[in-house]
Amino acid sequence: MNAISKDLPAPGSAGSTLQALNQWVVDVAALTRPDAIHWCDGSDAENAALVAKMEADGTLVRLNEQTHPQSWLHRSHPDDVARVEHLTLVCTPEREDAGPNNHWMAPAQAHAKIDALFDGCMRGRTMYVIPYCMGPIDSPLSRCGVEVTDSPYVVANMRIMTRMGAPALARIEREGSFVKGLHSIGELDPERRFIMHFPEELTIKSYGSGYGGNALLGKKCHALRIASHQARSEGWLAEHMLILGLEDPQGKTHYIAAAFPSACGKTNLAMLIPPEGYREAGWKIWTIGDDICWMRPGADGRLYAINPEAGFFGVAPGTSRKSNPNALASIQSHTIFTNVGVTADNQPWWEGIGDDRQPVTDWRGEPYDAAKGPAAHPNSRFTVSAKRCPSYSDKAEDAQGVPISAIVFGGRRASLVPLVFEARDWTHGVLVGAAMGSETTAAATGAVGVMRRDPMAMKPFCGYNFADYFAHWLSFDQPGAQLPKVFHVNWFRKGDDGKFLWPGFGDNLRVLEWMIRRVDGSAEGVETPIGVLPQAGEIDLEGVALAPGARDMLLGFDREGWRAEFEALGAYLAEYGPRMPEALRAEQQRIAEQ
Ligand code: SAT
Ligand code: MN
Repeated sequence: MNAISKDLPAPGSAGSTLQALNQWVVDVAALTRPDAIHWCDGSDAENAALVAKMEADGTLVRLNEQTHPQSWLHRSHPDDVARVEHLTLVCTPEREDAGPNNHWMAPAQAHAKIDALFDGCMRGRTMYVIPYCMGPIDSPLSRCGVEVTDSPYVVANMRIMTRMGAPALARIEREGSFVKGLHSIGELDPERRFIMHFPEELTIKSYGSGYGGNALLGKKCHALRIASHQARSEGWLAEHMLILGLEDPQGKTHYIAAAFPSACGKTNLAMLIPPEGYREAGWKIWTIGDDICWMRPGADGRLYAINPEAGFFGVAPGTSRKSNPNALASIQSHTIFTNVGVTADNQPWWEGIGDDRQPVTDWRGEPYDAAKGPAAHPNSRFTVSAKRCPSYSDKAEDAQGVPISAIVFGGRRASLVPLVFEARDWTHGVLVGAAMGSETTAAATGAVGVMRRDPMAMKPFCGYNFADYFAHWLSFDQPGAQLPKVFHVNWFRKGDDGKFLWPGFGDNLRVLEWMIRRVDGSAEGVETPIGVLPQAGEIDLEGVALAPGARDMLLGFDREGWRAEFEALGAYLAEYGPRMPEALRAEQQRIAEQ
């Protein structure tokens, strides 16, 4: 065990957090048997050495240094390209606590099963110990973790996605608690793969995948599944939401948090460029985060939010100068691309990149042949520091977080659901979130385009029983609370010809503007059983090219269609039995009877 002691930081005094951390690392090493252990300090020199090693063994391929300085391509194993929900488990002592929304295994059985996979798995490899902080290093809302992994690709990505290294270790030492994450790529065999969560032990064990959501444990595993569990007992919320600041021409900024399922445009909305007319008038969007939001009530009763991440792990296909100029500007340098195609002059390429360059090699590294499928995998990604984004807000680093004026829920719904509506009050808003449905995307393995319930976009990420989760949401409605208004949007409504009715992207600002006018009390809206819809003329559609009839479909309310929707929602809530909060069932019934 020489290699272990060689790299250990000061062992810490008996009973200290550092000592507990060291002991855990020693125990993990005894199980996994690495050749060496490396404690990550997060420095540039460390990163350069890791990158050099990965270039040498082919894990990373350097891209065109002129057009994309300090950028690399990683090609994953072709069977390891997305989250694996059927292999993702929440292991609470009681099955009911994980809820029907999670796959479950008893903790003892789960540990035994996955530890058998970890046994000796790091022989011949280096084990990296990554202390990280989710959120600004000095924020009371932030939380720390330590990921142990045998993947240098994970280290390089965690360095971008989290505040990683020495400052995080110092905070862990002060704070006394941290989430333990053990990860190995194992054999990258889908038959030997599990992503397990032990919320009560603040522990994650992930084996057999190197893909983002399965392997960058600070992200979905910690910042959503474990954090949602912690948040419930500590009185805050860990949500699958972007956070943006919408600055009006008077210079006032409202902060909006919005939940959409994976690969439904969170990154695009978070980095939106206002459409013509709005831009000139002085409207601006500031990006705080594109995927995860932690929020808690402040002293004034408002909800304050931070983005626990430090980078973006965005979907590449469809990202263009037209769809998301801020994202494109962000990824011109210092970016890791995963599973994209490349051009003859070694630039990254994906479908919908929006220029005339052509790919010569596909994401598997084979000569590109359109007949064999896309050049970039549909779930190919870029990893880049948030600081590279031109619209990144100063407030993203604010330890206190930003006050949230509006919460938005949205899914991919081809029919029925209008462009926007507002919930009547908080309880109704929670029901609107609970009722969310969306068509599945390539972000998880399995069929794409199938409608499924995805409450608050948390179906794959809530670390406990959804019935308890909704009760937790309802509990924020306290005397003195100044809760955000809650809205629902649908950018994905289709006409009878199967084409999208709404142009989306920059034009979504028109909808956000209506929301903040509702918050400020300057838009009236019209009451319907599903909530408040915009009155004719309240959303500025000047210059938006809409198909004939689109306006009515986008802003209308179809009573019969909603009746069926509410009946189905009632059946869904009933699946959770008596644990489902009565207030939510009563709200569903009240609306269903209207
Ligand atoms: O792979 S991630 O889970 O991080 C991205 C996503 O699916 O939202
Ligand atoms: Mn996500």
